[in-house]
Amino acid sequence: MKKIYRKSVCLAASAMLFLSGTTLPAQAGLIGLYQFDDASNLGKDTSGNHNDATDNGATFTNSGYQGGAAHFDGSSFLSVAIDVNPTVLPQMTWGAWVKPDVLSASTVQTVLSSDNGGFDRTITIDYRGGGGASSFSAYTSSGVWASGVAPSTSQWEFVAAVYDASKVSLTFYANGQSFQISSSFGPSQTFFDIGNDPSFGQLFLGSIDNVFVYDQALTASQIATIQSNGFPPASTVPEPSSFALMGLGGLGLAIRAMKRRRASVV
Ligand SMILES: [Ca+2]
Repeated sequence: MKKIYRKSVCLAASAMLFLSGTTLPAQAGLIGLYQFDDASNLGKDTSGNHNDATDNGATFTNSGYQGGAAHFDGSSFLSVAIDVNPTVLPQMTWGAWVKPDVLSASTVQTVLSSDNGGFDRTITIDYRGGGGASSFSAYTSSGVWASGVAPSTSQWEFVAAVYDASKVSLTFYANGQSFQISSSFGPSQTFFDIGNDPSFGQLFLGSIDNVFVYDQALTASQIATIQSNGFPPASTVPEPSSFALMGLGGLGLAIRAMKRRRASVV
């Protein structure tokens, strides 16, 4: 009887750990998520990894793609202490929904950038690269590559870049289209900025929402799922740490129950 009870307690504890363990990998790839839904903490990382962004003047707007968004006035930006160097993250994915306030034939508006001057991992709205004025673009380590897909000032557009150092490639997604680009990146900054190129400024003017960073090269279908679903409100996304605590809490309760049971049997 004692044996059976102990076994069931162990099974329950294992199940709790198993559940927390199976939840973690699904979130583990997401190393930063900026949903900009909390006006009092604009740079909050809702991925559960506590990689909060430092806000340098960006403001909250409640007209986001989902909930709120960060608004940039052409001199403000957010900075994130995630090292996206290819040596640290050979496989990486990042992206966002963007809605510029203005489009200009002769300016660069940086969406995401770790550039230290070598055309490092960066997404821009750019007039360079042969895509015509104001094209969703990416840096390739040797220059600017333009998708030719034009952003909109009246609706949110989805943009993402998937980097895979082992394939010497970059897959670029802009508003439902995808492009394969050859690229091999050298060292960059050990952080990245939202709405700013750390080396050249080229600041963003408009709104950005749901900035996401994964430490893996997402597939086309995973990108399509993100584009279709966005991200649920932060309050409904359990943090990986919460799940781990739930598992540990459950284990603690199980051990206490086992001890209590043992005491009553003796
Ligand atoms: Ca949002």
